[in-house]
Amino acid sequence: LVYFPTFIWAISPEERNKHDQKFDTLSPSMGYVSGEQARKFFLQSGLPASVLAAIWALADMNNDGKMDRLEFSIAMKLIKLKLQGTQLPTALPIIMKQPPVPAPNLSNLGNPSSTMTNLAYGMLFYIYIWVLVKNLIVHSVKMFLTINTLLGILNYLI
Ligand SMILES: [Ca+2]
Repeated sequence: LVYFPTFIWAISPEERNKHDQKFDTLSPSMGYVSGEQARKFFLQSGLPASVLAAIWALADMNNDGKMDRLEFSIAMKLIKLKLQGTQLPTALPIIMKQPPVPAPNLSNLGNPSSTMTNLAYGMLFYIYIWVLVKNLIVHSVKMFLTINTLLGILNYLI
């Protein structure tokens, strides 16, 4: 997360699910919740109205004063980040407009399947080195034989 700051804006599939469930509880009509419906809900976050207005401006991508599922999810995510102390972006990060992506899971490094993967890579590496060494030996032997043959011919000629 430190190395890829854009990932803080990414909405995970789990978050998106939660947002969708909230969206449905606001009884959307024709796939949208109105500004009034959303406003009441967003005010429950405890954020000041001015901050919520800024979030709304970012999330309502087509400026129609309504929120579809994606816009609502973006607003929810921005509210969550703001509550965690993250500065709001000046423009909507592109990653927020994309389908939800699983967050990079750094703890994977410690689980058994990735240990297996590491083992497999280790083995591949040794096989690779072994093939290199083998080729080198074969090559050296061939060179040696060739030189011997040449020397033999030279001997014969001289
Ligand atoms: Ca909209």
